[in-house]
Amino acid sequence: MTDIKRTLTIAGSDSSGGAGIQADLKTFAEYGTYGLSALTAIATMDPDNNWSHGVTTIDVPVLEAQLKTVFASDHKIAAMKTGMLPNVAIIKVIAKAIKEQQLENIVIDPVMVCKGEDEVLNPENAEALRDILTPLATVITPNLFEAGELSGLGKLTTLEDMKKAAEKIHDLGAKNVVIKGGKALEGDKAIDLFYDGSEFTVLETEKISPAYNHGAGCTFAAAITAGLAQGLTVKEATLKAKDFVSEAIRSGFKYNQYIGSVFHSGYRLAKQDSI
Ligand code: PXL
Repeated sequence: MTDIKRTLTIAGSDSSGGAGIQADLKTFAEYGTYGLSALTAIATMDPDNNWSHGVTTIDVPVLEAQLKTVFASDHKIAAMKTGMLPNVAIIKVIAKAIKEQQLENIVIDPVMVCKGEDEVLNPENAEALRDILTPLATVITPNLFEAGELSGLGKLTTLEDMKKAAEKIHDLGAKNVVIKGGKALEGDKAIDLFYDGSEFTVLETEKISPAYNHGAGCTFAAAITAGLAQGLTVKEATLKAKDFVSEAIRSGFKYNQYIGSVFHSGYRLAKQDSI
């Protein structure tokens, strides 16, 4: 093995293992890439308080020190993604690193809210994600809520709304837009939308029930990242990532009374079983 592709996640930790860097690193490994990480925050969930989320922010110098370690890798980072970014200072550090290191294959997952929590993590972050990171994105992967915020269109309820939002987000400078509608639209299909600035591709699967899908968004974006690292086009990487995340949801499991998680090895195990 001489050409091991290095993939990087700059994201938060989810101790419950489904989302955040845990999702990213597991997904990177499933794709056969070598995952590196820089932690931005530690998310915790409290079983004594209805699984409410707490976020502890990593100090900027500690993030910078992690990035210094990462970039001391003597091979180029083949692709990277961002996840939970708890404040504007952190967003600025990441934008600077992307430019200085001349990184390519940048997947921005504009995490604004965690499942079950209905407050935007930090409203001024939404603006910084839009103004500072979106223009640097090879691909941006908002969910329905985040696409509504980034585009300024508010609540999106139809495929047509998703298309309008994708165009607006593309206009902000992202080269490609993947809106993770997932199960959030009404109807029996889980619908995501890919837009490259000229053509829409609708990605559709049956909704899976019961959907144990904590971590699905992070896993989808991480799978796109790993696909790009392996040389797939953005569209190819997105289509493969949809299959990957669908299997992860299909093999998802109940974690506890509050959440059910995707299982990041589902795609590989399903393929093995079918041999
Ligand atoms: O799914 C969004 C998300 C991203 N990153 C971290 C999280 C969550 C949701 O729980 O904990 C670290």
